[in-house]
Amino acid sequence: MAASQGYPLLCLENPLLDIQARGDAALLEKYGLKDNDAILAEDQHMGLYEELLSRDAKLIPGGAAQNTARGAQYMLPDNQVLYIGCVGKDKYADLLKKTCEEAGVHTEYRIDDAQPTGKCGVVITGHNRSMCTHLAAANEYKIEHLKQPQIWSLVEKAQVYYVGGYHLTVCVPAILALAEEAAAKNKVFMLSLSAPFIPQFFKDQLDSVMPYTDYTFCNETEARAFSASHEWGTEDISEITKKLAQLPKKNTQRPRIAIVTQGTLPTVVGIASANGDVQLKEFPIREVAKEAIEDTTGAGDAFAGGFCAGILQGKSLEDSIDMGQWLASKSIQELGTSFPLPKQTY
Ligand code: 26A
Repeated sequence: MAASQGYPLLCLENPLLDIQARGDAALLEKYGLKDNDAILAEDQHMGLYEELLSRDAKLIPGGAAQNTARGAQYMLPDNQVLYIGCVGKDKYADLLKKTCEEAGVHTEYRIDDAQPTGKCGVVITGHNRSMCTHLAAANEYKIEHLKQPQIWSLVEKAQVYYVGGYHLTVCVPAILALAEEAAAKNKVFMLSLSAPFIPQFFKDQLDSVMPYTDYTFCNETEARAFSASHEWGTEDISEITKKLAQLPKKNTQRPRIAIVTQGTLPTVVGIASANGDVQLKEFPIREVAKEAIEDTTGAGDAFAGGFCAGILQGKSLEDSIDMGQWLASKSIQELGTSFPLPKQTY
């Protein structure tokens, strides 16, 4: 076991089980869901999970950053990735742990006695997916868990931190503890914006973490939601990418790099320099034939995983982006955020 040396990449977020089935406009309407979105479940959504199960739903290990952790490990030598989050005491938790173990990802879950493992209802209509998450145990992550000596020593041994923005609804103190550790020791801190509702409804939490981010990931709708909630008055992706890169930064030894994916359109990257200028670059995606696409859920998580693997191995920004594009192209040819087995090499 590599525990004594620790794990160079540490990912933190919400471990979830995805309950995924095909739906239609009527099902979306019944639960007030948009065809392509990610939201937190409210009382009126609680029937969705049973309804999906009655439609022959697939149970797929998910949770955005847990997908990223498995993705990064897929492209790395053994024992490089640690994932932290909170689960319940149930068979779904066992399934999540087993999936991580099979992927070579080490887990340090906080186990909540009262709440069940969180779940994400995924309604597939065509190439769209609507996600509705009941966090349950995932909402019970506590900073005290992270600060336990045996866990904190793993935190100190990590070199790169990747936090899913969805965790901003759960435990900001834990995110900030990782962020401070990274900034104090000039290690790398990465954050994904995760969904439009994060910049929209968790703006203050997000703004408290943004100054620590060395790499900020989002897609085009999240970028526009960030722009709107910060009253930037623009929907232009290049301009928003530039402004994201220019936001104030805690660790001035590293420039901020903002990475905006846009589905099949090129990925836009903004690289800030010390004098405030931003260099913008575009990177084409790796195209997958329409017939070969199985499920695009988690394409962004896979992209981030491949990218993290590149950065961890000291690859250039360009190469790391291409590793992300490669892993995303593999993931969308599988169900859920999964990767081809036997392993394919980049
Ligand atoms: C707090 N919320 C809403 C969430 C999520 C989430 N992961 C963490 N927190 N809502 C959806 N997901 C995950 O996103 C993946 C696809 O990108 C789903 O579990 C799915 O695996």
